[in-house]
Amino acid sequence: MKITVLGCGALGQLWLNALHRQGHEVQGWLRVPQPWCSVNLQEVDGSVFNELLTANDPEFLQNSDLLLVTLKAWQVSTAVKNLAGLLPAHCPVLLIHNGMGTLDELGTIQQPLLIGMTTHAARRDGNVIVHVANGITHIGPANAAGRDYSHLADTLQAALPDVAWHNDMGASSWKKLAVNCVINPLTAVYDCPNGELVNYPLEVAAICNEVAAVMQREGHHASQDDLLFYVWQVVESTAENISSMLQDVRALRHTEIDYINGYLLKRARAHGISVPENARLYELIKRKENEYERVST
Ligand code: KPL
Repeated sequence: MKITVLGCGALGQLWLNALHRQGHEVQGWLRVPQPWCSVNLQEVDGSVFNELLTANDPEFLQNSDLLLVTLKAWQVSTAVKNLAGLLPAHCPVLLIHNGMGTLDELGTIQQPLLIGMTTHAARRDGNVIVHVANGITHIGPANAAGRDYSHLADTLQAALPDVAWHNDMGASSWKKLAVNCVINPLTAVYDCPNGELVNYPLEVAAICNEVAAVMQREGHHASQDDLLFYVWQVVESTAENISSMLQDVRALRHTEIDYINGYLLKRARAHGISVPENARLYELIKRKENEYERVST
């Protein structure tokens, strides 16, 4: 397949490497156009992959069989809208990012649209992307045309396992949102790896309770206990991880808070539900972000 990967950060480089090694023709697409993108990756087993791959070739884009979008949530809609006009109408667009709300921003596009979420962990260490832990990527349709692309799960599974197809991503997206509503802001506030959240059980429980209430109003089956069980499992399995939000805060980068707790606040407001713990954490992260973004402008 011919695959364009939009966004060449940690997750983008992980997929570029995996798809290239599987024999697919790949290119990266960067915001600041350049003919090459450098993939510099240390795999989970310690092996190192270092290569220059094609980037920002419009002809390649026009012939792509898949646009894989690995940008941060806040970059997605503008970037995809900019490229959609150049993509063939039949080329599926797969968005993999934390949080929710990008589909509302994107509106309708003619291409088949899919969403995904992943538990692969990767972080930047200087110029090197370190693939810290293997995980699972769940994908599924986000518009009617996207329903015909279940075979993509097999292609992606062969490159970077595990990949699972879901005909309905609704409930899984919300469960992942719950995980991110808990782990991301709390680790950023307490400046700690995920595993240390065992020291903050009351905050974890309060967030899960609020997310469960909103989920129920959105039509999904959810209880505080189910979410708590799931969130603690992820805390344990990613205990050594530095969450993506803490990585962003440490690097003074814009975070995905608007698409995580911010999205929850929007949906809570729409249903007239109060979510004070999520609101408190949202404000704390926005304050941090504003402090360093004010200094850098
Ligand atoms: O998705 C993650 C993130 O860091 O953004 C979790 C699951 C919290 C793992 O760190």
